[in-house]
Amino acid sequence: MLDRIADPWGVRTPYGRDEPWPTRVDQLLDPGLAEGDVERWVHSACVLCANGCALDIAVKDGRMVGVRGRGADHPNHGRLGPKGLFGWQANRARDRLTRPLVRRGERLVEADWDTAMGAIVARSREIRAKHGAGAFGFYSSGQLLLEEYYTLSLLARGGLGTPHVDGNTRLCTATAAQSMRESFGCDGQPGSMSDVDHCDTLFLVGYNVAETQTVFWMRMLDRLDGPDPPRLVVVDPRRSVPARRADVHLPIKGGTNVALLNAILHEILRNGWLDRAFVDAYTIGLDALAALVDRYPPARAASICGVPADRIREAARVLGSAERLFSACLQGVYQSNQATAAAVQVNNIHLVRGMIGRPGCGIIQSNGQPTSQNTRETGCNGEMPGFRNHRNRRHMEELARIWNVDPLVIPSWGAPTHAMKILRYAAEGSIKLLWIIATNPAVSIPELRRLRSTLDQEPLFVVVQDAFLTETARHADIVLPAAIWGEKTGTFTNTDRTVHLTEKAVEPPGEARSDLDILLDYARRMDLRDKDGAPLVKWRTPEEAFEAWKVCSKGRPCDYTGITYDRLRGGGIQWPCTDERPEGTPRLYTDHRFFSDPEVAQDFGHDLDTGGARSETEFRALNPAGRAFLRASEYLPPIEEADDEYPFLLTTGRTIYQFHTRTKTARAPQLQRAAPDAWVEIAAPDARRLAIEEGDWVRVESPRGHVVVRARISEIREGAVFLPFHYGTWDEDPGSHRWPRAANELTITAWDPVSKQPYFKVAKVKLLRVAASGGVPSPAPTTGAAAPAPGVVVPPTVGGPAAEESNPRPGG
Ligand SMILES: Nc1nc2c(c(=O)[nH]1)N[C@H]1C(S)=C(S)[C@@H](COP(=O)(O)OP(=O)(O)OC[C@H]3O[C@@H](n4cnc5c(=O)[nH]c(N)nc54)[C@H](O)[C@@H]3O)O[C@H]1N2
Ligand SMILES: Nc1nc2c(c(=O)[nH]1)N[C@H]1C(S)=C(S)[C@@H](COP(=O)(O)OP(=O)(O)OC[C@H]3O[C@@H](n4cnc5c(=O)[nH]c(N)nc54)[C@H](O)[C@@H]3O)O[C@H]1N2
Ligand code: SF4
Ligand SMILES: [Mo]
Repeated sequence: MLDRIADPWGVRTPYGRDEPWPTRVDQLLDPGLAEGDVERWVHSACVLCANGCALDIAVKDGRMVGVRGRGADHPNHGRLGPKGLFGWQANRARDRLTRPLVRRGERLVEADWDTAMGAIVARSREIRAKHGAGAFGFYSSGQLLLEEYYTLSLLARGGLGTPHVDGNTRLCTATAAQSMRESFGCDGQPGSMSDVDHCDTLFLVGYNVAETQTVFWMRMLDRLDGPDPPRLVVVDPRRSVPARRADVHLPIKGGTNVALLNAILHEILRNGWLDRAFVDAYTIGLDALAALVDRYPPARAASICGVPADRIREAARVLGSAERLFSACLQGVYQSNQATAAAVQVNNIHLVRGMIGRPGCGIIQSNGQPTSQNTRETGCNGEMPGFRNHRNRRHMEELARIWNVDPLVIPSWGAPTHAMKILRYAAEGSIKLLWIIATNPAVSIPELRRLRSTLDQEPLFVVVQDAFLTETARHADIVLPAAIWGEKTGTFTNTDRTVHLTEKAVEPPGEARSDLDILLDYARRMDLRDKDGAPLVKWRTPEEAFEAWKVCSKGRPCDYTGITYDRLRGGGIQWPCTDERPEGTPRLYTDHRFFSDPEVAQDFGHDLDTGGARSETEFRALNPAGRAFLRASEYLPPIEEADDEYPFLLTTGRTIYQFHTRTKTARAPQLQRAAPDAWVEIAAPDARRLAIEEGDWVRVESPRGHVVVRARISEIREGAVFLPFHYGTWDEDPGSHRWPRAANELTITAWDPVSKQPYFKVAKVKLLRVAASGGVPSPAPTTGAAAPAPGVVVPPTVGGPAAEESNPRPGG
């Protein structure tokens, strides 16, 4: 028996290059239950990150009683991380929403569905008649199911006809998608997670994979512990667990990724480590890239990034001599300065080295949320369904044909509105109905004070659809109780395009309904019709919705036509999956033909510095003809840097045990105990200077707000501090006077010019010690990047008996 809180990654199963990753089946059942007590195992996959670990849900007496990884499935080969093992307990929480709530003055009171839906529909009809489609805003998620998104996309874009449809994926993977459009012409991960089995070099940029995709890290660890291990290069201002294992760790100053990556490209080109034949045949733009990176010798980048020039050279040598390079980025790129430009430089490294479309040569511009890929595919994330290009008239006509609506109904005259703009329109009053589904912006959006005042705008009608009474729901006019994972059926797609089916295991609590049923009900009550007067939404069940989506995806890069629910019952399938490729597609671009043909491309590209869009004519003039784009970008400093008044650079992010705003993980006792409250990570030399000791209460203040949390003296880079963003107010004891602790009180309302993803990773702050620790250490876990610096003694994070995994069976 293993304590999977104290040891999140579990026992090692080392393997060598080109060998299969051994199976290890992780399982957790309620204490006292044996496998024989389980009545049914229901087919599913984990929805607590984009790894998409395949699992079965154990059911007894109509209740979930545990989970078990599926050994045959490609993302996890049976393994589960701490969130996967323990997180499902949230479904059984006693404080689930079970009935709709409607606002009566200051209070939200229970109502029946007819009353709640009736109120939404009455308000919608009035707004539609008076103000038109542009007065509706939909802000959804990366956590619904494909069928739900597709229904939302149709009813909002094809039915009401509003351009204001986006998701929290704007905060999450907007840059991942945008960087792939800029480099390859379309969204879609080139690589596969199985590239880790074949690579000789791993490059992780701004990606704390050990804590955020724990099972993917298990795969990397098993290679690192096996024969012929890959070399590992990590770029992260914190000494994360991957950084501790790295051959080269570059603890760069936050916000300087582009300078560093330009220097790495400088070294690769100058030393002739490029694949000239590949570059000539399959890419365009080398000359401009070479001319630009020529101005970034390592010494220059060293002074910008605050790391030694020799270490940059060493990293470049490792990447430049790799024969099979696997790279992955995440929020340290996408939420940091020059997000798209930086992500694109990682694509460039692969393109100049000809390392794409072969086993071991993969790029994953990672997804974070479990279903963020589907938001993007179906057009709920400020994009058009099927990766269609809103500026390509033929694409839009085709979509109108599929939906059987007048092409003029689908708003394609401009770029779909991005989330931060939707919120601005809501604040300014032009959006009058804001429907928030499966996201908790009152904790997760930058600069919370501003967000709260938006939600409380008098004329704005706010609908919140969630499983819990979140911080956001408390500001709503109507709250709709949602059935969640395990209580509904549908599909979702992980970070390497693997599509999974998740089946309903148990009934939702009380009157909670699936998001699909809620959206179908709304479309019916609004009497949304197609151009022939038939009901607009022509499906009733998840499987019918999936079949309709297949029609929409046909012929596009994300072609699902070869997939059926029945086939998915045999395990996940990577899209595209068609009659010609019935087994799915592990890697894109095996023929080195990219999606840059103007008739195929999802996007015509942008200026990476200003975000200015290229016209179709400009795009055609480049004559890309299936070649990939090498895009160059100068380093530009972040909009906010440390100064005399605010001498520290704040970055924010995650810990292994909590998921986002903790609506699920805080309701799993083992996870909540492991990381019960917020903290701030401070480098030992900075702490000494400010006379701050472990556990002391520190006020962290930016020009926008402040928090007061306990200090963890960690190995973060000097001058930088880190706050986890998980901690809002919903579980604070109202009687106890607490200080503010949400990281987003401090962050900036500003975003990447190209992807429009907010900058959660750079804000200037000052620190002030406000109270002594009283001998109590900070609540930060000791297992990940928040581990105490050498010499700082704190009790280790452990789980105890209830956090033990039953039956870990290597090879089982
Ligand atoms: N346990 C857990 N796992 C999760 C989630 C969760 O909430 N909890 N959420 C899921 C989701 S939706 C997402 S998006 C992913 C996010 O997964 P990650 O991106 O891995 O997580 P973060 O902690 O946001 O940021 C990663 C790292 O970026 C570094 N960083 C900050 N600024 C910079 C910079 O300028 N440059 C570089 N190179 N690095 C920088 C930080 O030090 C941090 O270690 O995790 C997914 N998995
Ligand atoms: N400072 C800072 N802020 C950040 C980040 C950061 O790194 N730093 N990261 C950003 C990123 S990458 C992300 S992804 C966001 C995440 O931010 P949020 O999306 O706000 O986070 P969650 O807590 O996952 O919110 C999801 C909500 O959906 C509900 N829910 C779950 N399943 C279902 C369902 O099936 N149906 C319905 N209707 N509801 C459901 C949950 O109860 C929860 O309230 O935060 C962003 N904010
Ligand atoms: S790695 Fe992600 S998908 Fe897998 S068990 Fe952990 S949270 Fe779930
Ligand atoms: Mo995310």
